[in-house]
Amino acid sequence: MREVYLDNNATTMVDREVMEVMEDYFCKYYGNPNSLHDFGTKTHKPLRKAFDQLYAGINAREEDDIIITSCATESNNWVLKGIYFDEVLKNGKNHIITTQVEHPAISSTCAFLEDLGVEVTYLPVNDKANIDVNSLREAIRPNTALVSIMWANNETGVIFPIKEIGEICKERGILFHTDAVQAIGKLKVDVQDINVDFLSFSAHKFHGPKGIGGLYIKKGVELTPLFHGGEHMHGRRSGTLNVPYIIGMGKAMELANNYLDYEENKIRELRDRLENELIKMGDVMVIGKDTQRVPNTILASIRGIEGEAMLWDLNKAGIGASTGSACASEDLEANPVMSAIGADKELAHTAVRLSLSRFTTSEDIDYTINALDKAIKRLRSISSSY
Ligand code: C6P
Repeated sequence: MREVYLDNNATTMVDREVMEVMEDYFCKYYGNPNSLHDFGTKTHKPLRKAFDQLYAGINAREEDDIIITSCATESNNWVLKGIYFDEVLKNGKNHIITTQVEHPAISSTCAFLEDLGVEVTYLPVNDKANIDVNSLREAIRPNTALVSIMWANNETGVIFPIKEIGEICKERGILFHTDAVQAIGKLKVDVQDINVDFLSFSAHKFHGPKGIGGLYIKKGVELTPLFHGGEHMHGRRSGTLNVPYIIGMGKAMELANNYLDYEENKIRELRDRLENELIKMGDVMVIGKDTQRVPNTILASIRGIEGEAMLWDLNKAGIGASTGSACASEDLEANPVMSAIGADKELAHTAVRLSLSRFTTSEDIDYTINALDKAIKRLRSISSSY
Protein backbone atom coordinates (compact mmCIF):
# COMPACT_ATOMS: atom_id res chain seq x y z
CA MET A 1 0.00 0.00 0.00
CA ARG A 2 1.18 3.51 -0.76
CA GLU A 3 2.08 5.68 2.24
CA VAL A 4 1.36 9.39 2.05
CA TYR A 5 2.39 11.71 4.85
CA LEU A 6 0.20 14.82 5.00
CA ASP A 7 0.83 15.94 8.57
CA ASN A 8 3.86 18.12 7.98
CA ASN A 9 2.58 20.89 10.25
CA ALA A 10 2.89 18.38 13.13
CA THR A 11 6.42 17.39 12.17
CA THR A 12 8.46 16.66 9.06
CA MET A 13 10.79 13.94 7.81
CA VAL A 14 14.44 14.73 8.49
CA ASP A 15 16.13 15.51 5.18
CA ARG A 16 18.86 12.95 4.34
CA GLU A 17 21.32 15.80 3.77
CA VAL A 18 20.63 16.97 7.33
CA MET A 19 21.24 13.45 8.69
CA GLU A 20 24.52 13.28 6.83
CA VAL A 21 25.96 16.50 8.28
CA MET A 22 24.96 15.45 11.81
CA GLU A 23 26.39 11.94 11.78
CA ASP A 24 30.06 12.61 12.61
CA TYR A 25 29.19 14.68 15.66
CA PHE A 26 27.77 11.75 17.65
CA CYS A 27 30.70 9.28 17.71
CA LYS A 28 33.67 11.06 16.09
CA TYR A 29 33.73 14.73 17.09
CA TYR A 30 31.80 14.35 20.31
CA GLY A 31 33.84 16.72 22.51
CA ASN A 32 32.24 19.43 24.59
CA PRO A 33 32.64 22.70 22.66
CA ASN A 34 33.70 24.38 25.91
CA SER A 35 36.65 22.00 26.44
CA LEU A 36 40.10 23.19 25.50
CA HIS A 37 41.38 19.97 23.88
CA ASP A 38 41.03 19.08 20.19
CA PHE A 39 37.96 16.90 20.84
CA GLY A 40 36.19 20.06 21.93
CA THR A 41 37.70 22.65 19.65
CA LYS A 42 37.06 20.56 16.51
CA THR A 43 33.38 21.36 16.94
CA HIS A 44 33.96 25.12 16.73
CA LYS A 45 34.16 25.48 12.96
CA PRO A 46 31.07 23.40 12.15
CA LEU A 47 29.15 25.15 14.94
CA ARG A 48 30.15 28.53 13.51
CA LYS A 49 28.89 27.38 10.11
CA ALA A 50 25.58 26.26 11.61
CA PHE A 51 25.09 29.60 13.36
CA ASP A 52 25.92 31.39 10.09
CA GLN A 53 23.24 29.29 8.36
CA LEU A 54 20.72 30.17 11.07
CA TYR A 55 21.54 33.90 10.96
CA ALA A 56 21.38 33.94 7.16
CA GLY A 57 18.14 31.94 7.22
CA ILE A 58 16.21 34.68 9.02
CA ASN A 59 18.48 37.56 7.95
CA ALA A 60 19.56 38.34 11.52
CA ARG A 61 22.44 40.77 12.05
CA GLU A 62 25.67 39.65 13.71
CA GLU A 63 24.84 41.79 16.74
CA ASP A 64 21.46 40.08 17.26
CA ASP A 65 21.23 36.86 19.24
CA ILE A 66 19.96 33.50 18.10
CA ILE A 67 19.83 31.36 21.21
CA ILE A 68 19.52 27.60 20.84
CA THR A 69 16.65 26.05 22.79
CA SER A 70 15.17 22.56 22.94
CA CYS A 71 12.13 23.50 20.83
CA ALA A 72 9.69 26.31 20.10
CA THR A 73 7.69 25.42 23.20
CA GLU A 74 10.73 26.36 25.26
CA SER A 75 11.34 29.52 23.21
CA ASN A 76 7.71 30.62 23.66
CA ASN A 77 7.73 29.84 27.38
CA TRP A 78 10.98 31.71 27.78
CA VAL A 79 9.67 34.88 26.18
CA LEU A 80 6.47 34.98 28.21
CA LYS A 81 8.03 33.99 31.54
CA GLY A 82 11.05 36.22 30.92
CA ILE A 83 8.71 39.14 30.31
CA TYR A 84 7.01 38.29 33.59
CA PHE A 85 10.32 38.87 35.39
CA ASP A 86 11.51 41.82 33.31
CA GLU A 87 8.36 43.82 32.72
CA VAL A 88 5.66 42.61 35.12
CA LEU A 89 7.71 42.22 38.31
CA LYS A 90 10.35 44.89 37.66
CA ASN A 91 8.41 47.54 35.74
CA GLY A 92 4.82 46.91 36.80
CA LYS A 93 3.68 46.38 33.20
CA ASN A 94 1.04 43.78 33.79
CA HIS A 95 -0.64 43.23 30.43
CA ILE A 96 0.07 40.91 27.49
CA ILE A 97 -1.77 40.75 24.17
CA THR A 98 -2.02 37.57 22.16
CA THR A 99 -4.68 35.84 20.01
CA GLN A 100 -7.34 33.20 20.57
CA VAL A 101 -5.65 30.88 18.07
CA GLU A 102 -2.08 30.58 19.33
CA HIS A 103 -0.46 27.21 19.90
CA PRO A 104 -0.81 25.93 23.52
CA ALA A 105 2.88 26.77 24.04
CA ILE A 106 1.62 30.37 24.13
CA SER A 107 -1.98 30.03 25.31
CA SER A 108 -1.25 27.67 28.24
CA THR A 109 1.70 29.80 29.33
CA CYS A 110 -0.55 32.87 29.23
CA ALA A 111 -3.11 31.02 31.37
CA PHE A 112 -0.32 30.19 33.83
CA LEU A 113 0.68 33.86 33.96
CA GLU A 114 -2.97 34.88 34.46
CA ASP A 115 -2.93 32.75 37.63
CA LEU A 116 0.00 34.87 38.77
CA GLY A 117 -2.05 38.04 38.23
CA VAL A 118 -1.04 39.04 34.68
CA GLU A 119 -3.86 40.40 32.51
CA VAL A 120 -4.01 38.83 29.06
CA THR A 121 -6.09 40.02 26.09
CA TYR A 122 -6.83 37.26 23.56
CA LEU A 123 -7.62 38.91 20.21
CA PRO A 124 -10.37 37.15 18.25
CA VAL A 125 -10.09 36.07 14.62
CA ASN A 126 -12.63 37.02 11.97
CA ASP A 127 -14.57 34.69 9.66
CA LYS A 128 -11.52 34.59 7.38
CA ALA A 129 -9.53 33.18 10.33
CA ASN A 130 -7.39 36.32 10.36
CA ILE A 131 -6.91 39.01 12.95
CA ASP A 132 -7.92 42.61 12.56
CA VAL A 133 -5.07 44.99 13.41
CA ASN A 134 -7.60 47.55 14.67
CA SER A 135 -8.51 45.15 17.46
CA LEU A 136 -4.82 45.13 18.39
CA ARG A 137 -4.68 48.95 18.39
CA GLU A 138 -7.74 49.07 20.65
CA ALA A 139 -6.37 46.44 23.04
CA ILE A 140 -3.12 48.27 23.78
CA ARG A 141 -2.96 49.81 27.26
CA PRO A 142 -0.33 51.99 28.93
CA ASN A 143 0.78 48.90 30.89
CA THR A 144 1.04 46.52 27.90
CA ALA A 145 4.38 44.72 28.18
CA LEU A 146 4.30 42.38 25.19
CA VAL A 147 2.39 41.47 22.05
CA SER A 148 2.82 37.80 21.09
CA ILE A 149 1.21 36.84 17.78
CA MET A 150 2.12 33.88 15.61
CA TRP A 151 3.36 34.48 12.04
CA ALA A 152 1.29 31.71 10.42
CA ASN A 153 -1.37 29.62 12.10
CA ASN A 154 -0.53 25.93 12.43
CA GLU A 155 -4.07 24.75 11.76
CA THR A 156 -5.32 26.99 8.96
CA GLY A 157 -2.00 28.18 7.53
CA VAL A 158 -3.38 31.74 7.60
CA ILE A 159 -0.60 34.34 7.59
CA PHE A 160 -1.11 37.10 10.13
CA PRO A 161 -0.27 40.75 9.29
CA ILE A 162 3.04 40.56 11.12
CA LYS A 163 4.58 43.58 9.43
CA GLU A 164 1.73 45.88 10.44
CA ILE A 165 1.65 44.41 13.94
CA GLY A 166 5.39 45.04 14.28
CA GLU A 167 4.93 48.65 13.20
CA ILE A 168 2.14 49.23 15.70
CA CYS A 169 4.31 47.76 18.49
CA LYS A 170 7.23 49.97 17.46
CA GLU A 171 5.04 53.12 17.42
CA ARG A 172 3.70 52.28 20.88
CA GLY A 173 7.04 51.15 22.34
CA ILE A 174 5.86 47.60 23.09
CA LEU A 175 7.96 44.45 22.76
CA PHE A 176 6.81 42.12 19.99
CA HIS A 177 7.24 38.35 19.83
CA THR A 178 6.21 36.13 16.95
CA ASP A 179 5.98 32.34 16.96
CA ALA A 180 7.36 31.65 13.47
CA VAL A 181 7.24 27.85 13.75
CA GLN A 182 4.93 27.47 10.76
CA ALA A 183 6.50 30.25 8.71
CA ILE A 184 10.08 29.03 8.35
CA GLY A 185 10.50 26.97 5.20
CA LYS A 186 7.12 28.15 3.89
CA LEU A 187 7.66 31.91 3.68
CA LYS A 188 10.57 34.32 3.53
CA VAL A 189 11.31 35.15 7.14
CA ASP A 190 13.35 38.33 7.36
CA VAL A 191 13.74 39.84 10.81
CA GLN A 192 15.05 43.07 9.33
CA ASP A 193 11.96 43.56 7.23
CA ILE A 194 9.64 43.44 10.23
CA ASN A 195 9.97 45.07 13.61
CA VAL A 196 10.27 42.04 15.86
CA ASP A 197 12.07 41.64 19.18
CA PHE A 198 11.70 37.88 19.62
CA LEU A 199 11.06 35.08 17.12
CA SER A 200 10.65 31.37 17.93
CA PHE A 201 11.33 28.37 15.71
CA SER A 202 11.63 24.56 15.88
CA ALA A 203 13.91 22.55 13.56
CA HIS A 204 11.59 19.58 13.12
CA LYS A 205 9.05 21.72 11.27
CA PHE A 206 11.53 22.31 8.44
CA HIS A 207 13.07 18.85 7.97
CA GLY A 208 15.53 19.13 10.84
CA PRO A 209 15.69 16.97 13.96
CA LYS A 210 13.16 17.06 16.82
CA GLY A 211 14.19 18.45 20.20
CA ILE A 212 16.02 21.54 18.97
CA GLY A 213 14.86 25.04 18.19
CA GLY A 214 15.79 28.64 18.67
CA LEU A 215 14.88 32.07 19.85
CA TYR A 216 15.95 35.17 17.93
CA ILE A 217 16.42 38.15 20.24
CA LYS A 218 17.00 41.56 18.70
CA LYS A 219 20.19 43.37 19.65
CA GLY A 220 19.94 45.07 23.03
CA VAL A 221 16.67 43.45 24.11
CA GLU A 222 16.79 42.05 27.66
CA LEU A 223 15.26 38.71 28.59
CA THR A 224 15.81 37.06 31.95
CA PRO A 225 17.11 33.52 31.35
CA LEU A 226 15.04 30.48 32.26
CA PHE A 227 18.13 28.26 32.56
CA HIS A 228 20.91 29.53 34.80
CA GLY A 229 24.14 27.59 34.98
CA GLY A 230 27.40 27.44 33.05
CA GLU A 231 26.85 30.72 31.20
CA HIS A 232 26.52 29.09 27.76
CA MET A 233 25.11 31.19 24.93
CA HIS A 234 26.40 34.45 26.47
CA GLY A 235 24.69 33.50 29.74
CA ARG A 236 21.27 33.59 28.11
CA ARG A 237 20.61 29.84 28.13
CA SER A 238 22.93 27.57 30.07
CA GLY A 239 23.45 23.91 29.23
CA THR A 240 26.02 22.08 27.08
CA LEU A 241 25.37 22.72 23.42
CA ASN A 242 23.69 19.92 21.45
CA VAL A 243 26.36 19.96 18.75
CA PRO A 244 24.97 17.44 16.21
CA TYR A 245 21.47 18.87 16.40
CA ILE A 246 22.65 22.46 16.03
CA ILE A 247 24.64 21.44 12.96
CA GLY A 248 21.57 19.65 11.63
CA MET A 249 19.30 22.62 12.31
CA GLY A 250 21.72 24.95 10.49
CA LYS A 251 21.69 22.71 7.42
CA ALA A 252 17.91 22.32 7.60
CA MET A 253 17.49 26.11 7.71
CA GLU A 254 19.75 26.53 4.66
CA LEU A 255 17.84 23.89 2.71
CA ALA A 256 14.48 25.34 3.79
CA ASN A 257 15.44 28.66 2.26
CA ASN A 258 16.81 27.04 -0.88
CA TYR A 259 13.43 25.37 -1.39
CA LEU A 260 11.26 28.46 -0.76
CA ASP A 261 10.47 29.02 -4.44
CA TYR A 262 9.63 25.36 -4.85
CA GLU A 263 7.26 25.58 -1.86
CA GLU A 264 5.68 28.74 -3.19
CA ASN A 265 5.13 27.35 -6.69
CA LYS A 266 5.08 23.56 -6.82
CA ILE A 267 3.76 22.81 -3.34
CA ARG A 268 1.13 25.55 -3.61
CA GLU A 269 0.03 24.07 -6.95
CA LEU A 270 -0.28 20.56 -5.43
CA ARG A 271 -2.09 21.94 -2.37
CA ASP A 272 -4.52 23.92 -4.53
CA ARG A 273 -5.25 20.89 -6.71
CA LEU A 274 -5.98 18.75 -3.66
CA GLU A 275 -8.10 21.52 -2.14
CA ASN A 276 -10.11 22.17 -5.30
CA GLU A 277 -10.83 18.47 -5.83
CA LEU A 278 -11.89 18.18 -2.19
CA ILE A 279 -14.25 21.14 -2.54
CA LYS A 280 -15.78 19.52 -5.66
CA MET A 281 -16.76 16.52 -3.48
CA GLY A 282 -19.46 18.80 -2.02
CA ASP A 283 -20.29 20.42 1.31
CA VAL A 284 -16.66 21.07 2.06
CA MET A 285 -15.53 24.37 3.50
CA VAL A 286 -11.86 25.36 3.52
CA ILE A 287 -11.05 27.63 6.44
CA GLY A 288 -9.28 30.83 5.44
CA LYS A 289 -9.53 29.95 1.73
CA ASP A 290 -9.65 33.57 0.56
CA THR A 291 -7.00 34.72 2.98
CA GLN A 292 -3.24 34.70 2.47
CA ARG A 293 -2.04 31.29 3.60
CA VAL A 294 1.22 29.36 3.66
CA PRO A 295 1.46 27.18 0.55
CA ASN A 296 1.22 23.76 2.18
CA THR A 297 -1.83 23.77 4.48
CA ILE A 298 -5.53 22.92 4.17
CA LEU A 299 -7.95 22.98 7.09
CA ALA A 300 -11.24 21.69 5.77
CA SER A 301 -14.60 21.05 7.31
CA ILE A 302 -16.28 18.09 5.60
CA ARG A 303 -19.94 18.28 6.50
CA GLY A 304 -21.53 15.23 8.11
CA ILE A 305 -18.20 13.53 8.92
CA GLU A 306 -16.42 13.54 12.27
CA GLY A 307 -12.77 14.51 11.76
CA GLU A 308 -11.60 11.46 13.72
CA ALA A 309 -13.63 9.10 11.52
CA MET A 310 -12.08 10.64 8.44
CA LEU A 311 -8.57 10.26 9.90
CA TRP A 312 -9.29 6.61 10.58
CA ASP A 313 -10.36 5.94 6.98
CA LEU A 314 -7.38 7.86 5.62
CA ASN A 315 -5.02 6.01 7.94
CA LYS A 316 -6.36 2.68 6.68
CA ALA A 317 -5.47 3.90 3.19
CA GLY A 318 -1.91 4.71 4.35
CA ILE A 319 -2.45 8.48 4.60
CA GLY A 320 -1.35 10.42 7.68
CA ALA A 321 -3.42 13.55 8.38
CA SER A 322 -4.79 15.26 11.50
CA THR A 323 -7.82 17.06 12.84
CA GLY A 324 -5.62 20.00 13.84
CA SER A 325 -2.75 20.51 16.22
CA ALA A 326 -1.02 17.17 17.01
CA CYS A 327 -0.77 18.00 20.70
CA ALA A 328 -4.57 18.36 20.94
CA SER A 329 -5.26 15.12 19.06
CA GLU A 330 -5.87 13.00 22.14
CA ASP A 331 -8.64 15.14 23.59
CA LEU A 332 -11.91 14.98 21.76
CA GLU A 333 -12.65 18.69 22.09
CA ALA A 334 -13.76 20.48 18.92
CA ASN A 335 -10.90 22.08 16.96
CA PRO A 336 -10.23 25.34 18.88
CA VAL A 337 -9.47 27.37 15.76
CA MET A 338 -12.79 26.29 14.24
CA SER A 339 -14.50 27.38 17.44
CA ALA A 340 -12.61 30.71 17.40
CA ILE A 341 -13.86 31.50 13.88
CA GLY A 342 -17.40 30.97 15.12
CA ALA A 343 -18.12 27.49 13.73
CA ASP A 344 -20.83 25.69 15.70
CA LYS A 345 -19.84 22.60 17.70
CA GLU A 346 -20.97 20.13 15.06
CA LEU A 347 -19.04 21.87 12.30
CA ALA A 348 -15.99 22.31 14.53
CA HIS A 349 -15.83 18.52 14.95
CA THR A 350 -15.57 17.99 11.19
CA ALA A 351 -12.14 19.59 10.76
CA VAL A 352 -9.38 17.78 8.91
CA ARG A 353 -5.92 19.25 8.39
CA LEU A 354 -3.83 18.18 5.41
CA SER A 355 -0.30 19.61 5.30
CA LEU A 356 2.18 18.95 2.49
CA SER A 357 5.97 19.25 2.33
CA ARG A 358 8.61 19.47 -0.38
CA PHE A 359 8.65 15.65 -0.35
CA THR A 360 4.96 15.43 -1.35
CA THR A 361 4.58 14.26 -4.95
CA SER A 362 1.91 14.69 -7.57
CA GLU A 363 1.21 10.92 -7.30
CA ASP A 364 0.65 11.34 -3.55
CA ILE A 365 -1.97 13.96 -4.32
CA ASP A 366 -3.73 11.79 -6.94
CA TYR A 367 -3.80 8.93 -4.45
CA THR A 368 -5.14 11.18 -1.66
CA ILE A 369 -7.90 12.64 -3.84
CA ASN A 370 -9.07 9.13 -4.64
CA ALA A 371 -8.92 8.03 -0.99
CA LEU A 372 -10.79 11.15 0.18
CA ASP A 373 -13.51 10.56 -2.37
CA LYS A 374 -14.01 6.97 -1.20
CA ALA A 375 -13.91 7.92 2.50
CA ILE A 376 -16.39 10.78 2.07
CA LYS A 377 -18.86 8.55 0.21
CA ARG A 378 -18.55 5.74 2.76
CA LEU A 379 -18.74 7.93 5.86
CA ARG A 380 -21.61 10.05 4.60
CA SER A 381 -23.59 6.92 3.71
CA ILE A 382 -23.53 5.91 7.40
CA SER A 383 -23.66 9.43 8.92
CA SER A 384 -26.70 10.27 11.07
CA SER A 385 -26.15 13.99 10.50
CA TYR A 386 -25.90 14.01 6.69
N1 C6P B 1 2.58 22.33 16.35
C1 C6P B 1 0.96 20.89 15.26
O1 C6P B 1 0.48 19.78 15.01
P1 C6P B 1 7.45 22.15 19.45
O2 C6P B 1 6.60 20.99 19.81
O3 C6P B 1 7.92 22.87 20.67
O4 C6P B 1 8.53 21.81 18.51
O5 C6P B 1 6.51 23.16 18.64
C2 C6P B 1 5.40 23.72 19.27
C3 C6P B 1 4.65 24.63 18.35
C4 C6P B 1 4.68 25.99 18.60
N2 C6P B 1 4.06 26.85 17.79
C5 C6P B 1 3.39 26.45 16.70
C6 C6P B 1 2.74 27.46 15.82
C7 C6P B 1 3.31 25.09 16.40
O6 C6P B 1 2.65 24.69 15.31
C8 C6P B 1 3.93 24.15 17.25
C9 C6P B 1 3.79 22.68 17.00
C10 C6P B 1 2.29 20.97 15.99
O7 C6P B 1 0.41 21.91 14.89
C11 C6P B 1 2.37 20.00 17.09
S1 C6P B 1 1.28 20.34 18.41
